[in-house]
Amino acid sequence: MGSMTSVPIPRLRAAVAGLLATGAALGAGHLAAGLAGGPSPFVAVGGALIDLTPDPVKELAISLFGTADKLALQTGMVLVIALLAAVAGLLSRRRWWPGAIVIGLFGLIGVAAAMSRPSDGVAAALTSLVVGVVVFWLLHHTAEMAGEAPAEVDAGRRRFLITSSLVVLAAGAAGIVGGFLQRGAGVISSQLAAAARIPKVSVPPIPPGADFVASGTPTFLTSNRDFYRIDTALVVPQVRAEDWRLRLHGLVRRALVLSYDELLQRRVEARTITITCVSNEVGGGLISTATFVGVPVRDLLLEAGVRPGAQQLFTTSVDGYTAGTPLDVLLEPDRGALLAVNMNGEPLPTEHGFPVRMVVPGLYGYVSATKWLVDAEVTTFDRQHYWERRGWARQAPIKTESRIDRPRAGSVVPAGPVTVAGIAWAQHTGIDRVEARADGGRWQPAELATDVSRDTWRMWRATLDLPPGGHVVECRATDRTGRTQTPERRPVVPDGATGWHAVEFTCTS
Ligand SMILES: Nc1nc2c(c(=O)[nH]1)N[C@H]1C(S)=C(S)[C@@H](COP(=O)(O)O)O[C@H]1N2
Ligand SMILES: [Mo]
Repeated sequence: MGSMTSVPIPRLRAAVAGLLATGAALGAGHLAAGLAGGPSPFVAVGGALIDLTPDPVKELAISLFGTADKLALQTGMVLVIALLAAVAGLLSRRRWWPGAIVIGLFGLIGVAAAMSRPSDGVAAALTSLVVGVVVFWLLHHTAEMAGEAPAEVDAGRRRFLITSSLVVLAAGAAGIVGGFLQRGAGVISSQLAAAARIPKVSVPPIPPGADFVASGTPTFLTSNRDFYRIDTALVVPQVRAEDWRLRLHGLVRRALVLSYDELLQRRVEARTITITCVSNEVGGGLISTATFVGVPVRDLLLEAGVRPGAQQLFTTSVDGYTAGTPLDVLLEPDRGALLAVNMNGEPLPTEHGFPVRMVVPGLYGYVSATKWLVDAEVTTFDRQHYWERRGWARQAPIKTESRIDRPRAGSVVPAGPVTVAGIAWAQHTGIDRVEARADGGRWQPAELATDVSRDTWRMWRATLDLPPGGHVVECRATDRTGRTQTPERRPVVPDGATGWHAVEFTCTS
């Protein structure tokens, strides 16, 4: 095997060799992924980690870091990898192979993670492994001390400095080029082209008075920038509309394979829909409204011909995420579920599923709103979807809920008439009534904003007369089936939180 040196490599140089070899491996993996497609090994490992993380830990991460949870994961991964890389280098102060074995094992983890992902990143992971081991050998070789004479020490140091600088440059360049190739200028131009290809349909206008922005509610339509985002994707999948295909198959008479243009040859309609995440805590912000344009899911199901015995449409994203939506819901004549291509007048933003996603009024996103949709299988309930396998409910209609947006918790407002305002939602049923009360007193009916549709949220406001001091206001909604929101506090798992939102604030005289 390797040469035995009498003088061990200085610690710093050994650690740097480990770090740089690992950096080169990541850079090469990134470049290979950019050239060959598929996730880079780093992203594959991150994705596998997300899928393997037990639910309570995921929830903890989300509650600690919020939507920065993925950044936190990436930072954590970088720190752990850097630490292990330095250790690999330090293990190799005399011989090159102990560190090379550690780096090789890293590489194998990358290969295993890549194999576990739906899109093929194995070539990139193997490239990463080979480059890591070879660069480590090279750096180790240059780091070895030829002898202890001052001139030899100096020459050795210079040699190592030059080689490591070259490795840094090459790895950095590979990483940047790889990142550029992956982010694909291709997708941006594909979105621009899609804007022209999506048929123009008349968009239902939002009537005046649909929100109470001046009283503190959100705007009726949420801009694409402000629209909440929830998914398991470590990096946003980049799919060009030109490369996209949807397979609709399973328990159907005639399986369909549709390109983007073929999808858009079907009947297209616009619908304004409020979508909500099952992980939305009482009072939370994981709810937004947009006008989506797309092809009715029902039309496609009728075209394919659903066979008897079928129970759900099992949808899969390009990154392997899955959802299961009951067919009886999707086949309702007036449900209005869409394979959406356009959101608020623009092709779907990449974070919201470009080129095609599903949206189903009345069902939480995790069972219905698959982004970067590529596969739809008509099947039975035997197949468990992503969150169902992790203990969440198989079916998840959105619960009737309401939220107070103003006054804000902890705020101080003048005593006297205080306007309390917020939102209420009962998608696909509609809101009939909202009430507010202060300090456990009598419920007072709230004024409702103009009704837009039963598939969207409804803004409300009420004026309560409050004396100076601390107060708690609560709200509750009643939907059009006559059901009033339950006060019972339940957590988001397994099928959505319940309870009345309560906000504490102070009135000054
Ligand atoms: N591919 C994919 N689609 C997905 C998810 C995901 O993790 N991956 N999350 C779902 C969940 S839990 C919700 S609430 C909605 C959120 O959609 P948005 O990010 O556009 O608001 O997307 C759904 N679609
Ligand atoms: Mo969600």
